[in-house]
Amino acid sequence: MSGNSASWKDFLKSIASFNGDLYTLTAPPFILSPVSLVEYSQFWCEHPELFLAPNFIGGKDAKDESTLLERQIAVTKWFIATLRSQYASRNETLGTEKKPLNPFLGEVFVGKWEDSSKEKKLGDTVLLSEQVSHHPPVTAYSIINEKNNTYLSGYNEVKTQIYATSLTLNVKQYGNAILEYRDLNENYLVTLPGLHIEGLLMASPYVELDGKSYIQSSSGYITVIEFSGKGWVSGKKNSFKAKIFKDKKSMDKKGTPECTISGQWSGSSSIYYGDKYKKTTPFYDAATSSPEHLKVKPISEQHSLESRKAWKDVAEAIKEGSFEKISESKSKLENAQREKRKQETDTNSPWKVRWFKEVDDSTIPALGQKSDQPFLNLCEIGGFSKYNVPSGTFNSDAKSKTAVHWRFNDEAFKNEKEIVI
Ligand code: 0T9
Repeated sequence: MSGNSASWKDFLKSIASFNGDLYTLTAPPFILSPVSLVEYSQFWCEHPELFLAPNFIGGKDAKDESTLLERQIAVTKWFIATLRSQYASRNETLGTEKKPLNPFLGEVFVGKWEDSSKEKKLGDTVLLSEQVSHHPPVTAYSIINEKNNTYLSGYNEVKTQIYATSLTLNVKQYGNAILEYRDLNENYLVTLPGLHIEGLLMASPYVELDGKSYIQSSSGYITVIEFSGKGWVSGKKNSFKAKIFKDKKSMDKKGTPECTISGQWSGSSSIYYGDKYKKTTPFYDAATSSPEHLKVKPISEQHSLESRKAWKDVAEAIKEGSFEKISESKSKLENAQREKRKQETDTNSPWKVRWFKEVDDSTIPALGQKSDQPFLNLCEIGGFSKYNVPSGTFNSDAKSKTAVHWRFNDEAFKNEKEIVI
């Protein structure tokens, strides 16, 4: 495919010298995904039964150590299980990582996972995902299960850097996710790992995770997950090692963890307790546990702000691989957006974000005080920075001065009349 490789070369050149917004680069059709980044929030819940599992461990009021540890392990399993969909699904279904469509301001993606079990103890789980900023791109989301009073909300924002010598794209994630089990009175801060894109030179990009993710529970328990790839310790791609500690202090002392889980997040992993590595048992197998995709309304029933409806023509053009059709349909959408922003400026009526609000945490809580905000409380417990720094940064190395985060606005969603879920 010489046509492809020629334009790929030009694309690499523009990547190597890019400054600023990666999403604005024009890429050859074969590397474009017909899916908007606003859809990626769905990957948090393709295993609803794991997402809800902690609700069914011990009684609602159980707070004994073994119950708390079991719930921490369950949350860790859910998180590990999200990774294959989040970071490997494009490779598995499309052959390589692909460049997602850059969502427009106000674009939404909604759907639900229906409880198909016989017992019906899970209930339905709803996804709300909304593009809350276009420059820089920021997606906020909330995943809601009313029956079990379980909520996940967070936002994504990335900063990228290109290593020109190796042509590796280095990606840092900002933002964070908060998981709340309101009936249990328990919540968890999930920090997002760094990643890099390899294989650019060969026109077959793929994601490799690096660095760490933490899961800090309000119970004190903390999981630290370390990611490594092909060239590292185990030598296998998509490797991780997770350690669960009783609290941040025990983690810092580097003592024996409560348990250790290791393996591949795109494959299988195993667990052992304390130092009993001879008693290792299977933990999770991504290969035998297929993802449950959410249900989305047919395009004909969608609102014009809904992602698949808005991008329909562009997505079709990408599937056809027609460069002309892609740029024509994309320009149409982008020009309409530009015109909209201009009108808003002219009439002094800025766009209103639908289901989320920006909250400034810089002055709360007052020094030494406990907060009733899950995020701030969890930052306090785990010693994490509340500022706008790469996800999972500890207090001591915070450099940013702003602490502005996107939070779910329950009220706004309750009053929603236009978008049908
Ligand atoms: C949040 C996830 C994030 C979004 C994507 C870096 C990336 C955009 C952000 C971090 C999700 O929960 C998890 C998965 C994959 C991440 C994307 C992978 C990727 O390549 C893109 C970037 C912007 C590109 O499209 C780079 C250009 C392209 C040629 C590489 C295929």
